[in-house]
Amino acid sequence: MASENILDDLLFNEESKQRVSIFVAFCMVLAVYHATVFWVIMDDDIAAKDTMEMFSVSFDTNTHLHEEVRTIDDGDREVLSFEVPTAMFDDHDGFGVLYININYQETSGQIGDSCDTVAADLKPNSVQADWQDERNVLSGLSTDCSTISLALTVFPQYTGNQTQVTDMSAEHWASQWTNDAHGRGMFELQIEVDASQPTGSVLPTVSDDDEEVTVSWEAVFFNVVVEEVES
Ligand SMILES: [Ca+2]
Ligand SMILES: [Ca+2]
Repeated sequence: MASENILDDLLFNEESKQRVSIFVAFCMVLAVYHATVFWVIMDDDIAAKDTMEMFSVSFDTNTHLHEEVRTIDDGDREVLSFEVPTAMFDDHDGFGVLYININYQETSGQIGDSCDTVAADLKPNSVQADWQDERNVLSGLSTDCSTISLALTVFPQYTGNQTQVTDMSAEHWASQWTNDAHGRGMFELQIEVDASQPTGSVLPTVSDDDEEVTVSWEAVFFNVVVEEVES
């Protein structure tokens, strides 16, 4: 039969034997090559997975509040100072952000006396903070008794938001967010009052010559929480 002849030719013809040997050798080389490539790549993937750990970084916050009421004369500029107690630094990993709210009403009691103008200015000084952060609001002005709200990022790049980071270790990321030098010292807030006079007033006894302002300092401290994210 034709198929037997072909088999005979294949097995017993010397030239065919050589060809089969070369073909088998080629197949073996190909198989070894594929196996090697497969395992090398797998190994790399496994190694990469081991070193590229993911962590979530979040913040537990506590706020230290301090309120001060000050009556400022018309045309005067006064400096209010504020320092966070040492215990806050001892009990936390860092001082994240400082908020300041300045409130006032017209307190003269005169009929037809409109709100005064109040200006507030948190002066950059030697206290270590992220004074250049573009999110900062260091000065404000109010003419209608609305609240002036200021904000200063104290710990550089602090937003309070949870983030995900890769690589390194949990200890590394915790140490990135642990520093008690930021925000130590005396903050200085300048406040200026420009009193508006009651409309139509001609009597010298009926005048507005000061304003009472309430300044609320809110120092937001945090403890950093670093947790490994399961992938
Ligand atoms: Ca007034
Ligand atoms: Ca007033």
